Amino acid sequence: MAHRWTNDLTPADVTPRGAFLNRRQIIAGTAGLGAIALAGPAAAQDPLEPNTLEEITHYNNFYEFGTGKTDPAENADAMVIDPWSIKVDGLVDNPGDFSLAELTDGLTIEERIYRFRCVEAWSMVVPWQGFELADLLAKVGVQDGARYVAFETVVQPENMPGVRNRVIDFPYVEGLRLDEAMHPLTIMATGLYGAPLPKQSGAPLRVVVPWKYGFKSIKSIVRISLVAEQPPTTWNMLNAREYGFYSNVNPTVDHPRWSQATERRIGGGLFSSRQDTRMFNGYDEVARLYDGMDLTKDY
Ligand SMILES: Nc1nc2c(c(=O)[nH]1)N[C@H]1C(S)=C(S)[C@@H](COP(=O)(O)O)O[C@H]1N2
Ligand SMILES: [Mo]
Repeated sequence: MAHRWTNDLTPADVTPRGAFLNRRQIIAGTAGLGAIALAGPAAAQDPLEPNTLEEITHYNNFYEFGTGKTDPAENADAMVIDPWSIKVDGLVDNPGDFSLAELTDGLTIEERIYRFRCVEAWSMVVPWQGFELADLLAKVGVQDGARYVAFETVVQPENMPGVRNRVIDFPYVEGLRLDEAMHPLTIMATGLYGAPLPKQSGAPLRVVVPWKYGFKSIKSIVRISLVAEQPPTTWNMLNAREYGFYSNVNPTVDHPRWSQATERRIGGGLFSSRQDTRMFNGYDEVARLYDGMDLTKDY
């Protein structure tokens, strides 16, 4: 598949994986570099430096393991991810239950360094590995009449304290319009910092849609359905006024309880300042998907 999309975050922006534990020390030891990054014109708004593996895997939302930010890191180890089976059903030519290896066979895994913006107004930069969802959809064969893709997360009550405590309704479900799902920015992530996805990050397979609020990026997927009607989605069902189906990052549409104009970049030290939130999280190339739509209404 031709990749029309080019990354504005390069591999050179990635903190070497082995260096994450000593990040602050390293930054202190390379004050010149830090100063250059801060002095650059774009840096004040977005330094584009990926968060450390430690940050990415110890500040999480994964309610199946509890609602606290450190609950997933503490509890997700119990999730069984091998064997893993993914059901593909609905309006597809090749429905079935596939192992992860079968599903991903022949697909090109590449690195994508993406900004990630949670609806709670914090953000990170994450170096994912994954494949384009469009390539998977081509492989399973999308039939006429399919207009949305619905996703479902695994439910393992015995291994998931948040499921046992019914902190919200499970399974966690999400969905995308077919053209959003087919956009080359939309990936199925299988890895992080060059290693398989940690469990708290949504192992072994999760969606990453970088221009939408983080809750659209559903984790630990066991079902992918091609459907005709807009599917129900977890946060929209919980509170439709606060969480729309589209949930595109939009600094001009505030959450009813807080502003979305700015965000706090996770990570300490030199880069901890608040920064302006960008329309579509800075991924302007998706704007054409919403031509003619009122994004204050279809939020
Ligand atoms: N199954 C499932 N997927 C989920 C969530 C969840 O609670 N359960 N939380 C969402 C939210 S709100 C965010 S911000 C991201 C967080 O991803 P991260 O923990 O890898 O940063 O996962 C999303 N995917
Ligand atoms: Mo989120």
